[in-house]
Amino acid sequence: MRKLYLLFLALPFFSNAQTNPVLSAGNITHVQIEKQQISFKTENAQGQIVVYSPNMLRVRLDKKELGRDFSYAVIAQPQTCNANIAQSEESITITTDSLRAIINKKPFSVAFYTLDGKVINEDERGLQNSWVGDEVTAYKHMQNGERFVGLGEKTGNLDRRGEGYTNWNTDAFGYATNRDPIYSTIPFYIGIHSGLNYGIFLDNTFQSDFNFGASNDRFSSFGAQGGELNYYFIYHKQLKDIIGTYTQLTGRMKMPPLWSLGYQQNRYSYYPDTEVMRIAQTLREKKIPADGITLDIHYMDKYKLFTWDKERFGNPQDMNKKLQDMGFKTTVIVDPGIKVEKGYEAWEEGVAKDLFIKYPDGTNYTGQVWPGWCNFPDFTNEKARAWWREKVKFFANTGVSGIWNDMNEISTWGQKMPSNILFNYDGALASNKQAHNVYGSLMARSSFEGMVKATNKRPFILTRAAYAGLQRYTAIWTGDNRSEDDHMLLGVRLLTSLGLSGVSFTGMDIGGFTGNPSVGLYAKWIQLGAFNPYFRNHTAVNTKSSEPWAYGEEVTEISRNYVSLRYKLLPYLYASFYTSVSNGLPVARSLAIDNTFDDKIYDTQFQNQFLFGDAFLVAPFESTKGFGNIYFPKGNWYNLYTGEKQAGNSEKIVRLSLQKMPVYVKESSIVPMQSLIQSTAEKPSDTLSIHIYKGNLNHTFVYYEDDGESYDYEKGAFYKRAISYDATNRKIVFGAVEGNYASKFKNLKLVFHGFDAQDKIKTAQALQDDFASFLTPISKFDPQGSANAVEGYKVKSVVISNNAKQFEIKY
Ligand code: NBV
Repeated sequence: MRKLYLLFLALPFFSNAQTNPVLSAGNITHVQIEKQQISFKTENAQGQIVVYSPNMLRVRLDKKELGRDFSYAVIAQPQTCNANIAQSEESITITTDSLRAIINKKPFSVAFYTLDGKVINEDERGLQNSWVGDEVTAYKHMQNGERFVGLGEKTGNLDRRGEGYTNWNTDAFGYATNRDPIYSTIPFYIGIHSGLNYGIFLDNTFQSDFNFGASNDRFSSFGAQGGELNYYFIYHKQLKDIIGTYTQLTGRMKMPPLWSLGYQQNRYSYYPDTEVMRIAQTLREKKIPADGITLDIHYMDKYKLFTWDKERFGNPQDMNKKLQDMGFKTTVIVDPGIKVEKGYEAWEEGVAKDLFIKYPDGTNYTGQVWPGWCNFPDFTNEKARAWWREKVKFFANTGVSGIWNDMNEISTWGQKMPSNILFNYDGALASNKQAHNVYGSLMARSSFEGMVKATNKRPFILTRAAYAGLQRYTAIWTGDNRSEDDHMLLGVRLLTSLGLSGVSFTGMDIGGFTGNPSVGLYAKWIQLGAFNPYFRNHTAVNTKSSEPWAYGEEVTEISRNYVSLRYKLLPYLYASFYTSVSNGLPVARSLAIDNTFDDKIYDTQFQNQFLFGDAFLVAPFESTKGFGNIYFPKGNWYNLYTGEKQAGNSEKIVRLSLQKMPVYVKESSIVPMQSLIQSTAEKPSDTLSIHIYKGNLNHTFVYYEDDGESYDYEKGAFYKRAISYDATNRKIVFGAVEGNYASKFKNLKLVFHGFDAQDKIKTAQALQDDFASFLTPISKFDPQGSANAVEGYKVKSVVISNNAKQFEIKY
């Protein structure tokens, strides 16, 4: 009866008397099959499905003819692979070596299956794909227990189920921890259910919206305010391979300059030059290792780009040279707004060369930012990018090594840039609606390309706004956070979510941008910062000083300990970045990467735990807490500080202290470390310590070194060696060295953790001599560097010469 009543109510919606504002694709009317692709027409749309690889299919759909096939994010072409495409009256089936897609014809809908017939992802029957005006949306059936992770820099929980998100790059000053959107757009997420996981990348730069079951119990959806429905579906058995394929599609990072992995001291703003030097000197005096000083907007003459304030910075070359001699690199901020001012070179060039974004009547768009009224280079135009590439030479010539791209959402006072502003969009005129989300990435790209050209070295590039694929050119930080506990923890989730979305080089303002942290919070944050891929301390204008010594003696010492630990860990960190370069896996890793189907890791009380590289489990907590509950995923773990063993698949309440942050090492880990240095310009001692943690897992760590500054590694100038922990055969194998770069370490000191007296370590005959000094008990691992051995904790070490030959150690 109730059903009849509902049907009666629904009837007017389907009568011809009213037009339905929702347009669906309708039935497939025409199909053309080629080798790895099908093209089709439906009653209301046109589409294409392309097999990109056995694990990735691309789906395109538009109301009109498919347009120009152009992307700022995608760099890969379809690979030739097996694709069996068969058609019946009702459907088309595509089978690759790893998945099957069934395209139903009546009406058009897509479903993806494993080869043994399990549903991975399917359009929601009845809703499928549709338009409301120009807004296009794909509705996917919500699978039982489905979770969602990724989507780039998004606030909220690790598992995004029940939430909805918008992508529209926004200057979100002092954002609340649930604010959306914030600065950047990466329309890529990973769905997880029934032991399966898949990725979806919607490559559409218009405002996009994702719904992971927000306000509905039926579907997840993704769509955009304009343009094509253009998405890539990726299926792998393991989540890490989904990130691998996504980063093959949108590109991977290049090796960052080594110095950019050191500690970076920022504030808004350090000036004049004497103050910059004071900060640098104090870092050295207080023995807080550091590699970077960043100059914020006050270095410029009245905020005009490509200028220095002559009063504050009389001789920038000289200052940068002095900094360089002390082992510091200088990074400067740049904003896209070029001041409208007669006689100002950058503006006059921009006008003469016609480089600025425009109103439809051909006049330059003028918006207000720091310098006053500004015009904005059109970074979607190769002509403007080429100009910018030349302009950044100005910085390179004064000895600047890093470019920090800020305000590139574009942010203007009023935050309401009109939709009718026009951009070149590389030859296909686009409105602000289409170009807005990609502008930041293209500015960072121009800075990157310009600095590489000017210096022939790896530059450090940082951006606030960006679009998918940014990892090819730039690092990103999470903008204007607040000096609050929940912001510190949100920061972790922003970083790990970016990591799930292909971006490895990420950081947050340590200490918080707005407001002043408590002493406790500052201490916790700088400890956490030591485990951020990009380690930057920053604070707003008119806040308390934020250098480590501004928080008293104890915090200075805590900071020194953790920054020093970071520097000792640089060989490990550098190799972890090499992993991002070679397979796209992030440095700050969500536990969802290795423990995808472990429900516990999504529990909100554990969602801020992450892995730093593949070895360290970091568990940050609010500074106000005296105890913390930690979840140890499967496997065995070692307390970093005491060596105490902890079995996985378990929770443990630990006492928290101001001095230490809970960090654990995964069994079978290989962790290379160097002696303490005060900056990467200083040479460490010639002995590389390789810490080996006894375990039951088979694991390979790829040790990697190169000159840390040039791109010669792309031509073979690197030193690389796989070090494998082979638990099955009870041995550790040092593979042969690859590449033609000499390691800076003459000796290897092998440090064995968790091995006991019964583990008689045996080596190949050739190494017997080297091992003569074996079985020397040494200290526990202590970030404070104390050499006190702790009784009962057995760590043994041995020093051998670092030669290129393969060797193995049996235990
Ligand atoms: O250039 C000043 C700030 C900068 O310090 C901050 O890191 C950026 O996110 N910038 C924003 C401009 C606006 C600050 C209110």
